[in-house]
Amino acid sequence: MTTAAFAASVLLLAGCGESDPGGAAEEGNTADEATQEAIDLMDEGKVATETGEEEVVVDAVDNNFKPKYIEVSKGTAVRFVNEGRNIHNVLPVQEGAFEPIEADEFDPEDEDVIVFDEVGEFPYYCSLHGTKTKGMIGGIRVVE
Ligand SMILES: [Cu+2]
Repeated sequence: MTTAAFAASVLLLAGCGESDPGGAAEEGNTADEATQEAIDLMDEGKVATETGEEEVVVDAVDNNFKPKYIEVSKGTAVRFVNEGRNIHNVLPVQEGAFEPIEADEFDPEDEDVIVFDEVGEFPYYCSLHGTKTKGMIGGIRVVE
């Protein structure tokens, strides 16, 4: 019984992971525009400098990320902590740019770490309280 239940849950998990429709590439233009717009917003905004740290914390509150924009060094672990009363998520604006934090693993007081190993600009958003460029949005700028 236990073994069967375990096997079933593994199958469920495997099924979840393969939910990528695979057709996203054909809508590349739209995605790129949103990404560029989100990066522009970050460039125009106030970016907190947190370079030289091994780990940096970003709080998800209701309904903002604090700090909204940060600049970190390559290889920094960014710890997202849900300090709000609501469920949130952390999704990259550019799909696949980093591993998303899904809502079902980001209840109040939950936390998750994403390591940013590549230089670049990584805007993200909470799809429950925002869009790719409005509302509950944030961004990580990774420098050498
Ligand atoms: Cu949210």
